Amino acid sequence: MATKRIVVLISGSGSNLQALIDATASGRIDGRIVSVISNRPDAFGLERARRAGIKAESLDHKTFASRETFDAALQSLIDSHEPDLVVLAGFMRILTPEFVSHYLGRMFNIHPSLLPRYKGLQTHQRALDAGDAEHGCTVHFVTPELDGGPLIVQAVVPVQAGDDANSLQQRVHEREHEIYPLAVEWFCADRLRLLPQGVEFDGHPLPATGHRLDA
Ligand code: NHR
Ligand code: GAR
Repeated sequence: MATKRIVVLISGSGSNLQALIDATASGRIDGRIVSVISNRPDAFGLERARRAGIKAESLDHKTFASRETFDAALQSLIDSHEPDLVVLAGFMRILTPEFVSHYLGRMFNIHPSLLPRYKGLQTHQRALDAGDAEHGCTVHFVTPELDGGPLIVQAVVPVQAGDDANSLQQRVHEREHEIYPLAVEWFCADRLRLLPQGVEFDGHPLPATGHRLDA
């Protein structure tokens, strides 16, 4: 079992990237982040990568005529690094079915809700508006259906009296930094596989909610 090659895609602050950098540096993840790629040239996450001695690259989606041409360029850049795993860590561009199919079974996303609830954006406000008692975050395999791929692990965050979208987002973020390194650790130890019927963990099927870490 060789050390896995990981490419991380970001659009912003990169705090999830930082959690992954820390977990590879400590040896907990048997993987090496070979490149960090941002669609926004000014993303702070690129600075985090440079500070850790990791290659930092940007591919500005605004300089492409279409989603298809952007995704094709992104795919060639990623593939030049020969990754075993592609990690979306706050990457904010919807990806074409062609791109997603190319990485099927080797691309993860982290989403700030207890999927299948609240696919898409503004998840914290939507959970509050619905009066939910519980919110959280989910790591899933990426499939062409937006935020619809098979779940790997979720962490539950109780909604507290007086929460607004900001306070809730902060507590969800802390748990993202716990479950993303965990999911990547499992993948790099060859413990996770995407099969046509769902996710397999240590040779056994995972339930549809993935692993669920309570509050
Ligand atoms: N692509 C596919 N095909 N499948 C998924 O599951 C994906 C994906 C691309 C990104 C992350 C996702 C999330 O976790 C993700 C999962 C961006 C948008 C969005 O509407 C929605 C969901 C996600 C990421 N983006 C706008 C767009 O037009 C741009 C918004 C912006 O730039 O701020 O691409 O939530
Ligand atoms: C995270 O909360 C992640 O779940 C969310 O963006 C944030 C990125 O934070 N992702 C999405 O909303 C995807 N559409 P980070 O840059 O500090 O890791």
